[in-house]
Amino acid sequence: MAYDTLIVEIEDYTALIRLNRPEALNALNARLMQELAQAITAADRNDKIRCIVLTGTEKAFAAGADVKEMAEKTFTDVYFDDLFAAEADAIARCRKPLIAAVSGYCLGGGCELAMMCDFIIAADTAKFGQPEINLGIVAGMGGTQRLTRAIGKAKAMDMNLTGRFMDAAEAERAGLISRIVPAKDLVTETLKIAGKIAEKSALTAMLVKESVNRAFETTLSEGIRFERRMFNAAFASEDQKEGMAAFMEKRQPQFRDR
Ligand code: CO8
Repeated sequence: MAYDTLIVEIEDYTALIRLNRPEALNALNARLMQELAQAITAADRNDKIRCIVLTGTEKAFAAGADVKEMAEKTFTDVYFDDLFAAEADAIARCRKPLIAAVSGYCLGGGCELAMMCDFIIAADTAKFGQPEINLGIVAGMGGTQRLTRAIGKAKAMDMNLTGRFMDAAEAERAGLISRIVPAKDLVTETLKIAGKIAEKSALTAMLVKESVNRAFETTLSEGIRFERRMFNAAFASEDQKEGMAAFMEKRQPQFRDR
């Protein structure tokens, strides 16, 4: 499927989705958000895909929601449209592992989009920020919520109240990202990580994702109970039999996502 604002490539169980509005530093406009929700949903439903990578361009993952498109909107416009809510929900509902590969600016809605992914690999050039306050607005897709859970109240307040940018090293120390790689290797290295995930059973990876995400939604005791149910459920899969047989036979497992 061809998109106006995205480039999608599928290879070896991995879908690579590139945001493609370089002239606007990949600012998230309505078209891009609709296409992105569509592309991620399609990849999620495609049996041949086990991992999805979302990236931008060298200069920007995304510099935020499109200010030019938002500037004239009124409260009633954004309230009745529920701006980007359906698209953000669709992206966050993705059940397969979704990795953000971030180079350059990752600001406002761009940072929120990266945080909707399961983890973030950052180039050494990455800059994260929630500068909405400079525009007289509050973050609207998780910048005060997911960021606070990811890096804690002190840094989330600092980021949202000052609008300052955080470099990759600070983002790694704070726990916002999982790894830093040289900018020139960002996509290759992230695809290697996606390839590692794609060697596993998609079924088991989905159970893992659901279990880790549960940690954000519930109490520890309920989370532990949920994890135990997922652990027990894994024993109903053919892939559990295959994974354990392969270990005992000292060979690589051949998972069939069943
Ligand atoms: N929206 C629209 N256009 C943008 C955006 C943006 N967010 N960011 C950059 N651009 C455009 C610029 O206007 C410029 O276009 P043009 O050449 O036509 O003027 C082009 O991209 C290149 O940008 P710059 O010339 O500014 O490049 P610099 O390298 O000088 O600066 C910066 C880069 C620092 C990233 C700068 O562009 C900037 O500050 N951008 C805006 C960052 C920002 O404020 N982001 C937050 C936006 S608000 C938001 O994301 C709210 C999310 C909530 C949405 C969900 C609702 C529920």
